[in-house]
Amino acid sequence: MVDTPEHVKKLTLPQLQELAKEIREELIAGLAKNGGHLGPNLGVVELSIALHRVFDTPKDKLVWDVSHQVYVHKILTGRKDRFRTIRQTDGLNGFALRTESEHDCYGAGHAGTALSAALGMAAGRDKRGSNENVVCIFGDAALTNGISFEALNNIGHTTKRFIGILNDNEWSIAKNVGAISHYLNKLITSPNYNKIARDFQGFLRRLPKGNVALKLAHKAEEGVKGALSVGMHQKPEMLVAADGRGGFGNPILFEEMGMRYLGPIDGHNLPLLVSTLEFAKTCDYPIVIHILTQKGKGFEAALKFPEKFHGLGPYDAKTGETPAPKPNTPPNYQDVMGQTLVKLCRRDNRLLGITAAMPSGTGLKHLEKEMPDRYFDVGIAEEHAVIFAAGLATMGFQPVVAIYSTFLQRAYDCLHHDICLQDLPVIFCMDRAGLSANDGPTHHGLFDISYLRCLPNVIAMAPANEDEMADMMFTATHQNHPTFIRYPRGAAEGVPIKEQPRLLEIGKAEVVQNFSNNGKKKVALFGLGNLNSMARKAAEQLAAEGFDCAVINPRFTKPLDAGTHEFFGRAAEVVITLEDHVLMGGYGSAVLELFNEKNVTTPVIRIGWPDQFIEHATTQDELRRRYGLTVENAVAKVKAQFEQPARMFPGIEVSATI
Ligand SMILES: Cc1ncc(C[n+]2csc(CCOP(=O)(O)OP(=O)(O)O)c2C)c(N)n1
Repeated sequence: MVDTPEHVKKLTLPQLQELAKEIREELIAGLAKNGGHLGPNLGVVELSIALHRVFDTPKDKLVWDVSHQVYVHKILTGRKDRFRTIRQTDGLNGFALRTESEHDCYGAGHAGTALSAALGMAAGRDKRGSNENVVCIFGDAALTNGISFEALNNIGHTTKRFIGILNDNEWSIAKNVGAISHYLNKLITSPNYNKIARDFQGFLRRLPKGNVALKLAHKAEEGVKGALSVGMHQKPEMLVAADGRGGFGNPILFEEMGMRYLGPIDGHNLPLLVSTLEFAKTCDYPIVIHILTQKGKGFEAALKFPEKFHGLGPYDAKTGETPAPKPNTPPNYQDVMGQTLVKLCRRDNRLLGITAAMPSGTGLKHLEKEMPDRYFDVGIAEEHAVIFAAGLATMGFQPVVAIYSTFLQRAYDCLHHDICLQDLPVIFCMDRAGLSANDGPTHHGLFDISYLRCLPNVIAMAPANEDEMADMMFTATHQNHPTFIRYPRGAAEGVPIKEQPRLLEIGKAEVVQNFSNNGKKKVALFGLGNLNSMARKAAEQLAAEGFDCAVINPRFTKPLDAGTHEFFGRAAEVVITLEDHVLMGGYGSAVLELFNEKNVTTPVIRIGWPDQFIEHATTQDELRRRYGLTVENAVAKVKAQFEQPARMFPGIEVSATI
């Protein structure tokens, strides 16, 4: 299998097709052990080959939206030998990463950024007078995202050379939603693109004889004809009425935004793709090529279950079967969230669920199934999701926005301006708060405590287990303020969930274990959320080594329980805070601020993530070990604190060298 763009350029058409076959086999076999984004990558095999056949990276720029579909691009740009390390510790990242290869011109992991970034590159090229091609590959679901439209609005009057490739497979992670997906369907079924296709056929005919591309072009013409007949095969009910401006299914949107529209074409037809891209290269106007692909192409199981195979763990490379969960595995937090929400919705008509294109990942699929009239999927549109929730709240509803911590970042101004400033009672269930180990820095949810703590009116909580999460959700439904609940990816603690959730007192911590006042040195361990279990284990070890330990479950990062923190802060000789969050501005910082206000001078050790972006790894435990979020490190730090030289002033640490 070839693995450089130069090699791809030397292959004949049959060899290119053979390469596509080999790459598909490698994707299916290579990801079986550890998993990954199999479906999206199987869909772009031919496209990736064609791109590297026609364009010259790193000079030419390929900008992929989300970039979970760059595996083939990685294989073809010198990373074939490391392909099976993808998403593993010290292995290839699962997304495009500028530091990984000069062929990855733009990193991503969040959706909707590619059109803007690519337009910036095109404008930069025009300004500096160079001539590289900028190609932006974006999915149909990227068009549910506001930023994509902000970019489309600008392309026509910003540059004359811009190649957009709309990779339309009709799927987001779940089935794509909304008016745009209907619109794309109209394009697929429209006879009106013939005119444009004819232009393109003209280009093909003008190609010089003897040109290698001509052979491809000949094939391509057949492909075009195939593509033209797509409309004939649609069901009559798809042939819905005109859009009122140019007749039925006119590809008016892109054209009116100042881009030429070409397509739709078969995205698995290699010669057609190659010729179309060659054509695009000659265009002195922005162009969008609409290609139709199949998510999971070449693997039956992935074709059958596109949502499951969008991204998954290990599977059987022959059958696609995934291993059954180990017996007695606790439920995932996301499922507890979804099931609890269904229960709460049954009792409270004001409650509604909102997801931004993540029904499975957030667990909102449970609500979709049980109470579809209370469920909204708004597409990959986090800003809209938040403001939409704000609007619903003004009408007396209490929306629950189920969203990953990292994706809520996209909607920060909406949190500030629409939710908190107006003090609206919207509930945010923030999943993946903590690490998303295989995905890496684009997906770790390590910043939400900091970015929420500074906003007035916020109530922010972190449950220590799934039962407490249900209590927090129930408690949130009784608040008249914005309420945020952060919880991690994956399996919960395995504690039973009460039938009737309990109302928690706002801003009240739980004392899990008090001091025993046995005359030993006192250590207060404040373990937030999922790190409370780490605090408990550290307390056990410290107790075995002769310390008197108290363990507190803070529950709230805002409002902080001032009384409990102050009481244990004063009573202890050393305080340690543990959080699955960056230290900068996080929970431990809040404790330090409180102690400063109250003149509590007890030294505070803070365990959490450092001020840097954390890489990806095979497991979260590996990263925790690497960065010291472990019981052993907590214990060692406490012991080291007691071994420090005497203090000149209480609370002020004196360097040993003075
Ligand atoms: C801002 C943001 N929200 C949600 C996601 C989660 N997400 C990852 S891929 C994806 C669907 C992408 O669909 P599309 O762009 O059509 O590409 P495909 O996977 O179908 O090739 C979603 C919702 C994300 N990455 N970024």
